[in-house]
Amino acid sequence: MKKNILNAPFIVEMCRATANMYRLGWDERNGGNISMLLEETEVAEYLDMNYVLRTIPTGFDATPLIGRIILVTGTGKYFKNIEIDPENNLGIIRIAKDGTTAELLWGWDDEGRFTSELPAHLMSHISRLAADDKHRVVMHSHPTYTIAMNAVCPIDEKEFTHRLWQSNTESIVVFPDGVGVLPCMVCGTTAIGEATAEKMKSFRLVVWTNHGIYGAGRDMDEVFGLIETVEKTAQIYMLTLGHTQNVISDEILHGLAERFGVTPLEGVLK
Ligand code: 2HA
Ligand code: ZN
Repeated sequence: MKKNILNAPFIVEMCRATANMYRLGWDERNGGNISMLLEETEVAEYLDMNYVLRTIPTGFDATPLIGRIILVTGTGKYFKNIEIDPENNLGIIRIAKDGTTAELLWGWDDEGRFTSELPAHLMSHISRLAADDKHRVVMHSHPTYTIAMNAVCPIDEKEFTHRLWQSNTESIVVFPDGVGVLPCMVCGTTAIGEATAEKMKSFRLVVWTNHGIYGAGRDMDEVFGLIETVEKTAQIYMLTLGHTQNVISDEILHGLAERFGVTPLEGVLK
């Protein structure tokens, strides 16, 4: 007898995260998407792993993820609605042996499909798994102040990282590895997926200019916390822009890094 998947920790976690993000104003309408790698053993408690509801071509090659099981938000679905109807708004897919087909194991019971940003998600998972074998979650969101700050800063990831670190002492501690920045690109494409994944080889955070942010990490809390800290800092930056009297000096930033045992991204501090 399989257990009820609506009580599975990974579904509950996804519902809570997306509801929080919606209420924070980060994910208007169908904005944002999340994907989480699942272990076969944890999913098998709830689903018959041999039963594929349907197959959906992905349109790109994700060979390194063959056989991996992924919980992911659906295209056109609203974060606002996930909590009240997970089975319609989420899906669990497994990457088939050809590397280019998703086998639907659960969800999208209205014939829906995975997020349009699947290339960026899967390619980012590949990059992050190479950097950290405990990596599991990729989160994309449209937090307001992050987008605003990005619009008033040069497209220069070291400069952007420095301004974040200078505005809030938490920032260098939470993301010493910095924030990557991509120029404005057409979203939903394999090209933006490849560009994001390239940044994800060294960053856990990547800003998409005039669009939003990607975060990656070992669990939902880590990734949520990363994006939350960037957004909070961007809010401080925007609220003080043009009036700033005190920014955190490089000397203090070096001191914070030493105190908290983190290594700041090379080339940002003097
Ligand atoms: O699907 O956020 O980037 C909604 C998006 C696309
Ligand atoms: Zn988006």
